[in-house]
Amino acid sequence: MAESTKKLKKPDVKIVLLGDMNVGKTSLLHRYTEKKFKDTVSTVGGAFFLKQWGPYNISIWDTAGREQFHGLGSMYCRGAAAVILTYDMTSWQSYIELEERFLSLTDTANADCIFAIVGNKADLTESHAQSSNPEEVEGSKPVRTSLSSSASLQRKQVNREDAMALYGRILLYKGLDEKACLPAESMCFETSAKTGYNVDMLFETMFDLVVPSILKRRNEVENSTVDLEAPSTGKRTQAGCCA
Ligand SMILES: Nc1nc2c(ncn2[C@@H]2O[C@H](COP(=O)(O)OP(=O)(O)O)[C@@H](O)[C@H]2O)c(=O)[nH]1
Ligand SMILES: [Mg+2]
Repeated sequence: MAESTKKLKKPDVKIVLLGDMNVGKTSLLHRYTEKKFKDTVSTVGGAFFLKQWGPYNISIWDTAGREQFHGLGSMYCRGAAAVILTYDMTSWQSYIELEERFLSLTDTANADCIFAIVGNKADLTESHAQSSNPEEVEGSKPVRTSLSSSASLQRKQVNREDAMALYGRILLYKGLDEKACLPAESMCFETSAKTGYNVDMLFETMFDLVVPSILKRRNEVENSTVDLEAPSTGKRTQAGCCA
């Protein structure tokens, strides 16, 4: 028991998933952590998942279904190093909601918070079914590789350009200089929790991107500890450490 308690680590950094109900936030997290997709997942219980990423502990927060009651308070994003804004690419409304309902919740995130915009349910759209296997088209093999049966394919309502435009508006809202930020092309993802398309890539890109934020914070903590503690470690001389 004592041994396992020792292993419980405090998360170094927090990433939150935001977006309307049913866009697939829980499914994306489930796909990443369990490598599975279930048609019915409910977001009850565990509000966050802990991921060990190299030497770092990253917590990924899911909304526990409260988004339906407009009940996600400012606490939810507090101290977040990254926010994953998720919409369903077959629902224009879910895209609109990101800006109208969810963006303001990120006011409590870190000042250097990283934003990603994710269009989920790619498997449901026609354009994805046509473009997902370009090599097979050339090689005259069957074009469609059962990502989805053609009968259930839907029109894509939100394009990647819309997501990139939203990314630009978020930077404006945050008062950030576009040139100093990560470019929209690398922060807008299209995913499918159902097939796994781009899911690992999304989460792992985010993990890599928050590492500098972890290091920065550790550095700040270390510096403030040095101020508080007696200078007994002897690693540095008391004065002139910057010389
Ligand atoms: N076809 C398809 N359905 C999905 C995908 N992701 C989620 N779903 C379905 O959409 C519904 C809502 O998913 P859920 O993860 O609960 O959404 P949340 O409310 O944002 O957490 C469920 O029925 C899922 O099975 C996806 O990538 N493709
Ligand atoms: Mg959910």
